[in-house]
Amino acid sequence: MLDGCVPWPEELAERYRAKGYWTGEPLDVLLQDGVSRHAGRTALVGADGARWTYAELDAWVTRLAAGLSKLISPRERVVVQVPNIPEFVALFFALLRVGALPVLALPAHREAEIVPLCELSEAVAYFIADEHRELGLAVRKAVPGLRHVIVVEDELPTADPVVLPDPDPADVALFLLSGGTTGTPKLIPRTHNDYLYNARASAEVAGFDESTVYLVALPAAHNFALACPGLLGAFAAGGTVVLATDPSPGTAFELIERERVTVTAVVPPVALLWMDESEFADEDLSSLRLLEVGGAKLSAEPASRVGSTLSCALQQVFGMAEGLLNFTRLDDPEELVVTTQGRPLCPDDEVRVLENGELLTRGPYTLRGYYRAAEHNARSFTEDGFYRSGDVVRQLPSGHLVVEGRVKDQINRGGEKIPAEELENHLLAHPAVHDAAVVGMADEVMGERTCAFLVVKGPAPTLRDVTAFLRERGVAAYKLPDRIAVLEKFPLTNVGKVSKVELARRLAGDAG
Ligand code: OOB
Repeated sequence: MLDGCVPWPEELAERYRAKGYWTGEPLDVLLQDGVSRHAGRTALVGADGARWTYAELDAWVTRLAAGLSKLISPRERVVVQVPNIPEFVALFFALLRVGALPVLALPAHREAEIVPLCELSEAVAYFIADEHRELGLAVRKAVPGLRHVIVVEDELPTADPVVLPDPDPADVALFLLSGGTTGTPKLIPRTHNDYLYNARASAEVAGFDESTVYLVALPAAHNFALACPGLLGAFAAGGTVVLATDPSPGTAFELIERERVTVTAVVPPVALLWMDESEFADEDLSSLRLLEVGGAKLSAEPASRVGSTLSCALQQVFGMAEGLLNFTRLDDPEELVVTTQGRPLCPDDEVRVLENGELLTRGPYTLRGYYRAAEHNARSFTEDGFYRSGDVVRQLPSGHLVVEGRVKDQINRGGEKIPAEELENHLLAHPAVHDAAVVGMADEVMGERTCAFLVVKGPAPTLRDVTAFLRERGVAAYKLPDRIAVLEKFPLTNVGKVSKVELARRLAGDAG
């Protein structure tokens, strides 16, 4: 395995192979199988209506891989920050064929996220879209190791097909970003074996088949939309992938009608908005059979209204880029679909719930360690290799999990994850800030919003000052605080640490 990654112990690897979870194929087999089984079916549709059959997509990927193989060698890392455009899909598969390892950044990320990612991964290339040209220049300047910054709409190299070496299926295929809790980004190595299982098994529990038309409404680079089952699951089933530039009802409803979309995945605030808007929408949404909701907790009340407002089934998904996925099943009783976040995907997902409710897990598609993070790994994993998710759950006798909270220092703002320590470090760099503590505040739509408690030196900055400062530092917009609250001093715990529990209590008091 790539240096800096932690392999599964041989005894478990043997079990995962024996049970057929790990098939020893490269992840790219999803596209290759698509070509051999349904070459003429539509694989991909862009938001503007451009279309590719499986054969056409494969031809594009083949020429692109040939071109890229002249620039990038197997196992070199490349940062990919491309929105939901057809180039994302072609580039993703082409990189797999080259054996280069994509590090999937989100379109919302800025210098403050991208530069550390490039450094940690020792990226040799950075792929961006036209909209990120300026960011591309800034990153190139800050990261001397980058050999190429490539704008995918007009600079993707192609060449006549060449024979490329097969990757080792036990090795890393790509890196996902962790939501994170610390001041520095964490990379999640996903192997060919584990991610292929992830996509195929997810496609099965979501009932994907050749008639599936999957709308990519969330960023394609996010695990949920990529492989849970996401676009890779749709390809695995021989279905069609439709790309939406954003999940707004205006964009998504039109695509659902135009392409007769059957399934999509969204975060709870988007589900709420769709339910509200569907009442007034002129578009025909009747093709939609399944709405998958995850990334943050969907409350039982809105969950119970999905069927009546959108005339489709609901599937709750509680997943993490680190691995473990939980799905409510299509034949689960209504009660479980509405009130739980699903049960583990794989019979060999091992779930351990500690006394305080903390969820620990290991299994055939859950990482054994973050990339190049030995010290952090010692805290994030047990001796016997269980990942400490930081989520607090209750498990029902049926195996279904109810997410009740978390013990990790992270804010979940409508599915977007904000590592508290990272934001605190940025705040501490402000000349008027003496100390900072970031806490989530309950919000009906977003689940949580972000409050930055500050102890200041001199005159207190306003929220506008603070957000302008953070933008200037290149912090992604979704990480900006929604509110600041200035205190004389922070409440402390018995051991003298800032008491975020007490800070959260004060916010709850404020709310009424
Ligand atoms: C998904 O992945 P990440 O890596 O962005 O975030 C993982 C974390 C989980 O540890 C949990 O704290 C939270 O997001 N979460 C949920 C949830 N789904 C994720 N909390 C409550 N209810 C849910 N349904 O968010 C992700 C990855 C794959 C599929 C779906 C979501």
